Amino acid sequence: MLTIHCEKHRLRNSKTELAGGVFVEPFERPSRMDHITKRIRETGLGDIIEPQDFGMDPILRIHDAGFVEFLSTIWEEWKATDAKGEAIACSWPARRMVQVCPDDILGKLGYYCLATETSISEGTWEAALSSANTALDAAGRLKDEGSIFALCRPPGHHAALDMYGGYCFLNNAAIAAQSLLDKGAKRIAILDVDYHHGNGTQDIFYTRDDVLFISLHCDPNHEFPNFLGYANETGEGAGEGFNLNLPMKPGTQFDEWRDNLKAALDRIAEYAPDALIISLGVDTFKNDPISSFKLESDDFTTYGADIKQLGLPTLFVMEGGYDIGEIGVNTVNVLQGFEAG
Ligand code: OKP
Ligand code: ZN
Repeated sequence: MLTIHCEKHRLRNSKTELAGGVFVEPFERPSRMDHITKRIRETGLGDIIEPQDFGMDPILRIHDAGFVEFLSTIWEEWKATDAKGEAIACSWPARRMVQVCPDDILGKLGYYCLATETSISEGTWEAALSSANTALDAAGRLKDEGSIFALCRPPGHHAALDMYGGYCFLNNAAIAAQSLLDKGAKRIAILDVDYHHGNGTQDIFYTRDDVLFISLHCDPNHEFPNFLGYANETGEGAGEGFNLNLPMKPGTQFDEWRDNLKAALDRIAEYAPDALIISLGVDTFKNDPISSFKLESDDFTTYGADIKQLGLPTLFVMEGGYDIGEIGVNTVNVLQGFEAG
């Protein structure tokens, strides 16, 4: 399987994540990618190539123009202040407050941010752009390749129409889905297997029936992103019935997770999409430092083969996974399981 990957991901190298009331080294760090590319080479999965630059148009098909302008300029603006650290939102347009973007820099940060653990640092925009280009390049090659891996970083599935957070800035999977539709596909399914609910992807496609969104994740009543991802969110208007959330309790094991995957695959088969996008987070692994599911490394191979049974053109887009030691094995196991399946 061919991998698309951009070295510019390294420009996202934030020093601060707010966790447990203190700043820690972010879990979402550049070395995650080194472990995955090393494993791709070790196993001979296939070539790794750099993406082309697709400009702003395909990004503006998904994200709000004011949000994109904010992301692309906020670091320069922040640097010009006397702030000592990275740019972190502190206040939000919460319930019964005004939903308008202020001129004040902290006001802008709060307006466009959905979770305060994610700091904006030097190079964040350039890296986010390279991650979107990685997904777009892979999408463009999907027809020829049959299956392909977009090794995206930073991840994207928490990024909504006009919000960043949860380590995500641009929604790579959504941008790729829209590019496939714009090139003639009629229906795209996005299956999100990351441990966390893909709130951004759900938000973007919630009222549409040309993208079926299904997410397997830890119950938001107990886990980030907390405020979206419940089973009763089924879509709205034309999108009614085209959003499926399959939340599972903290500590879920593979047999139960796989039952939910089967339900997801049945729904995708019924939808009969032109292509399938997998939002591939491997933070369902038993040793993941911020997650609670109990998947073993072999389980990733098993479910890769399960996905293959759909017989669809399949674009894998990297999302989360924070156990640095096994992230390469677990990620490549899914891709190899798919190829062998
Ligand atoms: C990104 B992806 C941590 C609370 C916030 C954010 C998790 C983002 C996960 N102290 N956690 O879905 O893997
Ligand atoms: Zn995750």
